[in-house]
Amino acid sequence: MQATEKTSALDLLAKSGINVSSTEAEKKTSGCASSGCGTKTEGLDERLKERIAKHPCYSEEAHHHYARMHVAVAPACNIQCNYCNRKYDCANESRPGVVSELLTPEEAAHKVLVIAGKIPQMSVLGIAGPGDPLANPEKTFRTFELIADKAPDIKLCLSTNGLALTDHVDRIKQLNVDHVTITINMVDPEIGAKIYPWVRFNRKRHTGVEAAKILHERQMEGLQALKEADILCKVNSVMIPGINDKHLAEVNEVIRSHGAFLHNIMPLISAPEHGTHFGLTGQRGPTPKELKELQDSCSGNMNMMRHCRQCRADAVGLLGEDRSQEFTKEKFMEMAPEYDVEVRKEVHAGIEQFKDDLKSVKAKAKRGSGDRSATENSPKIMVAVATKGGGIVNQHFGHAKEFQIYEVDVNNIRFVGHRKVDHYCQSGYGEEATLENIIKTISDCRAVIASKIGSCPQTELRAAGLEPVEAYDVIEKAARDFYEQFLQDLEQDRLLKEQLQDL
Ligand code: CLF
Ligand code: SF4
Repeated sequence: MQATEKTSALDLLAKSGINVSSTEAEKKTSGCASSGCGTKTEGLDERLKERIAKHPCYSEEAHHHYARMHVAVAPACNIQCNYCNRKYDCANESRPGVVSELLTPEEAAHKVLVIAGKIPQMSVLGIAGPGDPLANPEKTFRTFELIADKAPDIKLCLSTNGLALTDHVDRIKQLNVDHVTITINMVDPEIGAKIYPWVRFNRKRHTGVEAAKILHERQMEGLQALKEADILCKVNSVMIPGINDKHLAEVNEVIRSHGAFLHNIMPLISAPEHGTHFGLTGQRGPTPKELKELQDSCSGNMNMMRHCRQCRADAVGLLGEDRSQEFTKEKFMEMAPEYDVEVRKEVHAGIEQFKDDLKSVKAKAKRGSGDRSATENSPKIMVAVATKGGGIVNQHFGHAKEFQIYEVDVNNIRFVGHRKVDHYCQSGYGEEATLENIIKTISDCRAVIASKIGSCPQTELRAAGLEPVEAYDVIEKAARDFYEQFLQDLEQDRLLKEQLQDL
C-alpha cells in the first residue's frame, strides 16, 4: 500500500470519529517499560449484501468498522440450559458469569439514544437477555417500538432460544426487526435431553426427551416462519464436547436446508465457579483447534461466523471491545441523548469510503501474486494480529486483550477466529506470567503482528517459535508481507540444506 493511500484512508476513518489508529505516542514508544470467516459476500445478491453490510455479527468485514449494543430488558426465561446459571446473563449469547443491569424499556431507549450520539458507528441494537427476549415479549417489543420511533436508522436484532418464536414472527416483521438469532444445539431430542433439563410450554413444565422434542419442533417451526417472513436468521450452536460436537455437522445441514443464513458455532465456556450443571459436573469446552476443525468442516455448506465474542446482555462497542462500564445505568441516566441522524449518516458515509479505499489493497493482498499453486513449499500458516478495529494493525502487543487469527496461504488470507488474552503490559511493565499465557494461547501461529512489540517480548516470542512483526498497515497487507518473507526464508533454508548435502 502506498503511503498516500494509507494516509487518506486513515484520515477518513479519523474524520468518522472512529478511534482505531495508533496514537503518535503509541507509534513511537515500545509500550513496554521493561524492555475467514464470516459471511462470504461473494455471490450474495446486492440487496442481501446491503442488509448485512452494517451488521457486525452478520458480516465479518462490518465487525471491523461498526459497533453493536445490547440492552438488558428481558429477565425471564422459559427453558433451562445445562450451561446456564440464572444468576447470570443468558449464556446463549453471553460469556457465562456476567451480570447485566436490568433496564425498563424507557431506560433502554434513553441509553440507546445516548450511545447513538456518542458512538455513531453503533449501527445495531440487539436484545439478547439477560433471559430470553421472547419469554418477555412486552418488554422486548416495547423497547423496539420506542427505538424504531426515535432512531429509525438503527437496525433491530434479537436472539432467542426459539421456544416462543413462532408466536411472535408477525410482530417481529411488523417492527422491521431484520435479524433474528436462534440458538439450536441439537436436532435429535435424545441429545437435547442431555442439554436441556426442562422446558416450560403451554403453562406446563416438560422434562427429558419430551422437553427436548418440544423445543426442537418449535425451533424448526420458528426457523421456517422466519424464512417465510424473509427475516435473516443466524443460528448459534454451543459446542459441547462429548455431547453434541459430533452432531453439530448434522445441525448445520438441517438449518441450512431450513433457510438459515449464517451459522455461529460457539465454544462452551464452563467452570465450576459459574455454578452451572456443566460447570459443576466438570464438562469441558472445546479447544480452539477442535472448534476450528468443526467450523472448517461445516464451512463448505454455508456461511460460518467465526468472529463472535460471546457478548454480555448489555454489551456496547465494536465486537472485540467492551465499553459497557462507560455506560452503567448510573452514568447514562445522567447523560443527555445526542442522537443526530445527519451526523450518523455522515459518519457511516466516512466508514463506507474508508472501506472502499481498503478494498483493492485487501483484495490484492488476499490473492497474493496469484501465479503460484499451493505446494508443500507454500504451506498454510496462521498469524496473530493486534488490532483496535478498522481492519488495520494498529495496536501494541502489550495492549492487546485479544489477537485476531488469520490463516494465510499462497492464494488466500482469511479470518479464522480470535483468542482472548490478559494484556501483557500492566501499568507500564511487562508481566512475565502473562506473556507465558499469551504465548501458549497463540502457539499454533507463526507470527504475531502488532504496531509495536517491546524488545523483551520479542525475544521470548522468537524463542517460542513466533516471529514478532511490527507493522502499521491493512491487516491483510501486513499478513501477506510476512508470508512472502516466510516463503523466502523457507526457500533459503532448503537451498542451504541442499548445499550442505553436496559437501
Ligand atoms: Fe447482539 Fe446477537 Fe444481534 Fe449481534 S451479538 S443480538 S446478532 S447484535 Fe454477535 Fe455478540 Fe456473538 Fe451475539 S458477537 S454474542 S453473535
Ligand atoms: Fe439461560 Fe439463555 Fe438457556 Fe434461558 S435460554 S436457560 S437464559 S442460556
